[in-house]
Amino acid sequence: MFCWQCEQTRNGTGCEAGGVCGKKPEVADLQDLLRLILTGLSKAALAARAKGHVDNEIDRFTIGAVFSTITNVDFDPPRFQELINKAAAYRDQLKQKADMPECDCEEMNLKPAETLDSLIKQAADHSAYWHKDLPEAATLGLRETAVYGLKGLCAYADHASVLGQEDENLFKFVYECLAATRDKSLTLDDWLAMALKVGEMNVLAMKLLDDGNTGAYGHPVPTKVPLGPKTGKAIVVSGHDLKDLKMLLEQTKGKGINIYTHGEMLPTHGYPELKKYPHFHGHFGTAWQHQTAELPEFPGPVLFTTNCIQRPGPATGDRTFTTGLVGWPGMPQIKADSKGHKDFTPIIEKALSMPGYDMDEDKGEVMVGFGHNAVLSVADKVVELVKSGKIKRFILVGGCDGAKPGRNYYTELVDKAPQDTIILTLACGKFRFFDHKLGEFEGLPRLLDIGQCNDAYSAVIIAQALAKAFDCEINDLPLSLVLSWYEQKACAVLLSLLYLGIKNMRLGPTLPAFIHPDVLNVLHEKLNLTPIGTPEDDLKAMFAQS
Ligand code: FSO
Ligand code: SF4
Repeated sequence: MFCWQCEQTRNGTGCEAGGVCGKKPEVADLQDLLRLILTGLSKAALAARAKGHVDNEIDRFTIGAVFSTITNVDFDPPRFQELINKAAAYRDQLKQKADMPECDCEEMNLKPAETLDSLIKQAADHSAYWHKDLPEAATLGLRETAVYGLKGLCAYADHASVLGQEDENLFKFVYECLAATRDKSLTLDDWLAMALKVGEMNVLAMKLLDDGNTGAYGHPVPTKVPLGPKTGKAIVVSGHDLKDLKMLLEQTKGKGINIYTHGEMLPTHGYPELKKYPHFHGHFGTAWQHQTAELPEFPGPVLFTTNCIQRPGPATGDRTFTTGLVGWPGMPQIKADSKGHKDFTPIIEKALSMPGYDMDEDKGEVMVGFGHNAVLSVADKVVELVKSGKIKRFILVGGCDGAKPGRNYYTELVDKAPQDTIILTLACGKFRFFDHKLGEFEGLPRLLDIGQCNDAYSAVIIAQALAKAFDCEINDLPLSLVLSWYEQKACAVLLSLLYLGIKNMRLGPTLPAFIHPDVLNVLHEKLNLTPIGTPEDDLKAMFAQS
């Protein structure tokens, strides 16, 4: 195996004998084989489209299959076997529809081996094929940047699709990008253009998801979320999927079970159609990398709806459930029926058989619900405070948390930011400071939680609306972006921000192993994309811009 797609990659260069995330070599190889066959499927889908044949079932399958290869989503070999077999069957179906001429390229012809053991051997023969097929390191790195951004885009597109939000342009682009990865004639400039196109199309994917979430569950409103438990049986929900949460809330009504969020589910407390359930109680724990230490303390079952899942410890192994694309070997999976309905009875029964909490406890609360609608409803006040010089700067501290050292930077930056600064945040990196008492400034909370990483679109809308109100470009706003990355959704968001021409972003805790230093130099020269420094130096530099 070779995998370097996430920030925690071994030694900052690549995981070779097993992933730091827990990914086994056979899973990495199966993911590579899936990628190879998906490139063939993509060529066939484009040829079929050219003849007017569009199959949305295959389109949905493709984005889901790509999403499955994101860090901390699926670790289960049999599930990859299923995806590989389906991908090959769909590819062959599309080849026939498109009446494609025979070609001797592997991605069009490869037949998956029949048993899982033989498939794993076949996958080993294609292990990291993509890492060996381009001689030029900078071009390879940029192609992989586009591929990892595409994985993030597929995650957003999949979440949106579950809510009925789809766009033909997005499906077609996914096929174009995947098919292009087999074209060795593409140059560094071609891949730079493709990476920025991924960023552009990812804005569309994020918009679809925003429309889906706000359309189904309303616009988030500022909401206090308790961090302490309430007496009663308990289920904790992790991941990013709002539809799963809604179905679980419906099915647990009146059963004496309180529902808690974990990780990236925290901001869901702000959605009117979710917060209306009286048993949707509060939040448990912090960011994903602490799950094995924190979840054993929870006296009820755990439901993972998406990433980031880690190997469950013995204390939680028999009470952890997965649903959707997330998977761990041997862990029970709640599947949707043909209409998308999920029956959560097994997890409800588990909750009823477990002790739950026997007393209420006050552990404080945090505020969520500052999506674009809520923030822009006070835009006039914000503009006035900036124009009068009272608010000096907005700092968006957004992105993922992670286990590697160096992430304290983000905590310190937020704590050391002057009083007249408003901190905007999104994604799981916020758990470094989400419960810090930053107080208010001129009647505005100093810490505004925009939402999940899936809500990065909200940040773009807020920045665009403020720029309009000030009659300036986003780059001229008193706004600094300080990003933390971990997995491939962060790559997609970064590419969107680069596509939008956002300058002066800071990125950490370390830079991606797959981006060649020459490419980083270009990004630094053109857009002043800079690695994070020290909180003190970076704050000084941000305020020098004002
Ligand atoms: Fe975090 Fe994990 Fe939301 Fe990521 S939970 S790290 S960018 O998968 O998805 O922010
Ligand atoms: Fe390593 Fe990250 Fe790949 Fe896991 S996803 S194998 S930690 S680079």
